[in-house]
Amino acid sequence: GSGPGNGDGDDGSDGTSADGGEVRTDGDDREITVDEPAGGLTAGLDPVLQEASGTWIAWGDGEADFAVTDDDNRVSVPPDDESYTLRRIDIPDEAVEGYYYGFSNRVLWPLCHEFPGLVDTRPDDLEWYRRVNERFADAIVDSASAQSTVWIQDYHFALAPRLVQESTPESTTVAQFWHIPWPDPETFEVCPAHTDLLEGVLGNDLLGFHVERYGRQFLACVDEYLPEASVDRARLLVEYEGSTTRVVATPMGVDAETYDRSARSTDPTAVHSLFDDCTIDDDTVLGLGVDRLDYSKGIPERLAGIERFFERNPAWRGAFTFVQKATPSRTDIPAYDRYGELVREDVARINARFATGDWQPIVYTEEYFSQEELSALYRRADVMVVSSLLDGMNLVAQEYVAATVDGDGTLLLSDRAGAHDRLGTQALTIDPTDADGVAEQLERAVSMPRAERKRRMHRLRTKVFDADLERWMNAQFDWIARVHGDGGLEGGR
Ligand code: GDG
Repeated sequence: GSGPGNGDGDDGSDGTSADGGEVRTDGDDREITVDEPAGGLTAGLDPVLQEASGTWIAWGDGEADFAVTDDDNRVSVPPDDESYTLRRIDIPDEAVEGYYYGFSNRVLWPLCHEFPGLVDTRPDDLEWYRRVNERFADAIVDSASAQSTVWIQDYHFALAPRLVQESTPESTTVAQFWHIPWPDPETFEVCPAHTDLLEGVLGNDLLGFHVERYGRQFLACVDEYLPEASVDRARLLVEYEGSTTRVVATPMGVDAETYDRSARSTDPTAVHSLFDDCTIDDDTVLGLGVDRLDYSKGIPERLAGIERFFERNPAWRGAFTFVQKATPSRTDIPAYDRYGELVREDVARINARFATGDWQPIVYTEEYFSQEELSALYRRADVMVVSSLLDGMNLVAQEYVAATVDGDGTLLLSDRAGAHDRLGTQALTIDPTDADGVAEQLERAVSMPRAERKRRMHRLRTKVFDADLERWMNAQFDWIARVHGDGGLEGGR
């Protein structure tokens, strides 16, 4: 498999350092300290790779001082056991700018989240995207054998699957999981080289999305822009140039046990000290938002709902505080920079409007929290608000539920997040663009009888623990085995 491994907090692989594990380099005295991310996709992949003894191909840091053990940046993981190989592809800064900050996040990200107005096409970005996809495809082909399973993560690699398929035997299985939505045909047409992208993705034997809706939009795009392809909408299959791509919906879960365990190990009221200057005490009813600072997350819309809540309920001043934890992300892209400013301005305005002597309605922080701190905050929060304008899945909603170990808390969830498909019946549904509606659901949350809160949370917890990260992985590999036809990973390398 391969993944961006960019460690900037994107894409569910949160890049956090839980404890710095050590990886010994082969034939070399130098030691590389690696971060072991807790709870995210990266942590979930580690045991799978250990079992499969495969190769994990990831984005290197492009720094010359990265200890190169051979000309391919290969290291064994874990150090004492050498279960699998981590192979890092160095991408020079210029390529990162064009490939990652360019085509991936100035074109594909806004398109897939239905923000065509934010698409920013620069002359060389597509070419860098092609070149980095080629570079990864070469490394994959080089590491794969006839029976290998190749599992590619996300929208940063739309072209690689076809390249891999073309250069490996038919018995090699190529699968990809697309972590974000797929747009409708009209939006997708805005994308430069959109037919190349479709052809690239159709190099997969298996293509996974969080929810079927995205898969159906993908099929609609294939139908519209690749007339030679034959699309079976009932069975979610595409035949193109002699090969078949099966589209599946496998919603991703979180490592619920880990969030549960770390939440239990914390004293939830200790989180008050994270916000020293603010009056949050044991009696404060606490609302919470945790997001990357990304325009798809609907943060200003959420703040508008909170503003409306205080307009309608002045008695809650001093008694309800909303903590917004925003993680800066992709700040080199102007649309992100502007978004951050807009959010900070909204917070300042609402605080100026409603603050009393020693209390402010919104406590805003851009600090990065450890997974333990985050779990404690989730546990302490009475109301969690997820107000995405579009979101492939949204892991934060599920992490909140997993960390709500006291069984008491309410989730407000946008009906535009993939997570709503499964959690929508027990969460309080919001349309993020309707500030009055958000305010009404906040009112409902803070005045809900305890028994109802607990009943809803109990059902949410059952769902999140049942459909956790491990189950998602298993679902992927079951499907891979089905399209592979010979037992999938058993084929080994
Ligand atoms: C993409 C899709 C899909 C955030 N701040 C801190 C921190 N985080 C962690 C959260 C969570 C992750 O970042 C964010 O995941 P989301 O799923 O909410 O959103 P995206 O980053 O947009 O992820 C999304 C996901 O891929 C997986 O397929 O669900 O729809 O957009 O895990 O906990 N973690 C720590 N400190 C922080 O300050 N430790």
